Amino acid sequence: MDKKIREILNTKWAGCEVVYLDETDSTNVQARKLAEEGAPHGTLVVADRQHGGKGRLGRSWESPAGEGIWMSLILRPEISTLSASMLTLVLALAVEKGLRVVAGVDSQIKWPNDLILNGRKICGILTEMSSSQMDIQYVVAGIGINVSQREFPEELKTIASSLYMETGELFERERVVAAVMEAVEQFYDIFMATGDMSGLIERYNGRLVNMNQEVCVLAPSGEFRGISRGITSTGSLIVTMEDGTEREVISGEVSVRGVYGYV
Ligand code: BT5
Repeated sequence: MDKKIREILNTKWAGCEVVYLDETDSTNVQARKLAEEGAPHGTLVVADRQHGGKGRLGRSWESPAGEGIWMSLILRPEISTLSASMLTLVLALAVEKGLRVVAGVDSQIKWPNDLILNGRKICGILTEMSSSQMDIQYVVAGIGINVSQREFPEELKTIASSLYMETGELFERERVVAAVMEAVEQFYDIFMATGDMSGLIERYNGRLVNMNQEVCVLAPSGEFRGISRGITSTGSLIVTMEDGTEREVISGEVSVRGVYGYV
């Protein structure tokens, strides 16, 4: 990754400091270390390659050299720990906008943390928090965007894709990072004004990939099916069950799948 992100960034705080790493285990791990040492709100850690890229729930994230954006943003929001999971949704909106601005694509969001282009995952988000009692010390928002891969390992072939594979074009990663950071500021401000998703619900639901479709919710307590109806102001997903009752699914230990496949 070229060190010109700072030069093209047009933001007040997002990316105020950019730490570049050629290779690291995980930018989330490195960002946590920096946050513990007092790195300010808006510090961005970017790596060219991760050898221990992390997904949610102990899963791994494929992060080959030079082919994607592997970055983590340190946030220090003054909100309750209960609201922190909504930041994942705010970040998803920011990536969606950044990709539209730079690559001209209409990606969609798979609640809570995936971006989908033509039915395949092109971005995943992993938000981790450090807190004491009800106060957030910091949040590390990890974002992985597949940019120029031409193929994926066998086990990811049917679910993953890159901007290049979907558009046939190669995009400069620095431009994508800058556009995403600009959108982060825009949506973060809207989020912080109310401390919840109320100012962003319409936008989010308008981009939800499985809105009004049947989904399968995989929760630690078991699996169930229903129709996805969009998010609430607290970021939960509303699912209508067969008997007409509604369930609010809280993000965290939950994955949502299409009934016939990943989306
Ligand atoms: C995620 O988890 O989607 C969160 C991914 C976050 C990655 C970023 S990169 C920068 C920062 N540093 C890190 O260490 N992590 C963050 P989850 O919803 O659990 O999805 C993980 C699953 O996605 C895996 O089990 C695979 O099936 C699939 N997967 C792995 N690598 C992928 C890739 N490059 N593109 C698309 N899908 C992938």
